[in-house]
Amino acid sequence: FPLRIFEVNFLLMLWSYCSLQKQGNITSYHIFYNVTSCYGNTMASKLREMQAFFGLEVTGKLDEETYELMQKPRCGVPDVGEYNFFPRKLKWSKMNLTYRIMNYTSDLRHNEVDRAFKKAFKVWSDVTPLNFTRIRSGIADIMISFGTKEHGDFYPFDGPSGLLAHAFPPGPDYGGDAHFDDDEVWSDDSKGYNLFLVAAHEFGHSLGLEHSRDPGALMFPIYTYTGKSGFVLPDDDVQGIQELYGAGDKDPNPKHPKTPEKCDVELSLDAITELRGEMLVFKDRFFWRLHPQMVEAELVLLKSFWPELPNKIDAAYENPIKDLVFMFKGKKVWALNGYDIVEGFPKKIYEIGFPKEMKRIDAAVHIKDTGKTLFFTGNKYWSYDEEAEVMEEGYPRLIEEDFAGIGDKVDAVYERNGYLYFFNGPLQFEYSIWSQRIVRVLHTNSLFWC
Ligand SMILES: [Ca+2]
Ligand SMILES: [Ca+2]
Ligand SMILES: [Ca+2]
Ligand SMILES: [Zn+2]
Ligand SMILES: [Zn+2]
Repeated sequence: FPLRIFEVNFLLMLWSYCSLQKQGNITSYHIFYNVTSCYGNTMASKLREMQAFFGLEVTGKLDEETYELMQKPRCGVPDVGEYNFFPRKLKWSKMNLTYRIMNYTSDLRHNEVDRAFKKAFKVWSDVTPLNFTRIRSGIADIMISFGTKEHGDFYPFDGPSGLLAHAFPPGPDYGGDAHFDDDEVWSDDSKGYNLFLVAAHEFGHSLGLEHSRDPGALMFPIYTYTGKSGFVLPDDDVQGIQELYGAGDKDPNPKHPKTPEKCDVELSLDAITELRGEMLVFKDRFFWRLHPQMVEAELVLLKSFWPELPNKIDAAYENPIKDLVFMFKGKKVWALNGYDIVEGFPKKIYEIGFPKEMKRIDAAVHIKDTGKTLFFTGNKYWSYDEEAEVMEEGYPRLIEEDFAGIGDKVDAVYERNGYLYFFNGPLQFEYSIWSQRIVRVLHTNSLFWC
């Protein structure tokens, strides 16, 4: 348990927090010397605030979960300090802002760096009346630089990983400036850290946004690579920035993804599976983790667990004997062993016995007692013998004939204690395998005790 690393990070965070608190002035960043008196008796309460911010169990103690969270690559703007002490509604009083790129990282070509920053500003100018103009000399509102360790502002970086970057809220001098840790490997794809994504997040701070608790938001403090397909600013960030600056008149992509609400009465699902005793409930870019002992489901991005997987899946099931989870999207299937994709995957679904022309699977469920896996697609279903690794004879069969009343399609399905739970839009059907009939109809969101 390498506690030391954590303490360094965490004390730095408290340090920033303390200096801001004492100064009561966010635009001058002097070292506050009497650090101990500041954090001495507030350590536990700061931990509590941070745990609450990230939706962890609030213990006020340095437990493993909190520690793991602190180890994730993240933005260096302190969650706790910022969350409580930066005055709200800090914003620029003009719509035309300038930026200047002071230096470059050696990880990318100059034009790649220029392009990443330009694109990151466009994320925000697309949804507001703000305009960003690059200048090549003099003082810009937003001065951008790469640096390592101590780099001139008393908020030192920490070497590879950990803190990736930070930015100051709107104001004179340092205000708006964005600094990137050049001990990271910066990239324009999935390797290391994607400069465009981190810059878009930091410029959100430069414009006055705080961290968001929405795990789908760009302003969520933990970095997740979101994939090669074109980035679209999530709805939570659009709401945030438009609260400060209003809407622009020419949003080229007005479809901003919303983060699903687990208690939405209209909630429908993509897929459900168990994974080593937890239930994973998939919806769009996300899944909820439902631990049997916990009432509160945790929402996380699919990509934060499995960066190689697509952003949305069709179906999933667990084979507990092999300790593997299988996930399906279109004609592909992935086998996962915890965080790892099993070698040889993704495979094509026809390799496990489906007809070549089949485009996708809607839902899948493994039944422990029989060792069979059922696959649902359209109005038919297949049965797969996991031990013999073959599709069973006599399939596909019509869903309506064997599972009467569950509807014309299956979004997702799981098995528990001899019951199958079929999800179809906002409804779930509890189906008794033994008596071969529906015993209850529930709302989909009752999974989450709504
Ligand atoms: Ca500035
Ligand atoms: Ca770092
Ligand atoms: Ca599905
Ligand atoms: Zn941040
Ligand atoms: Zn800095």
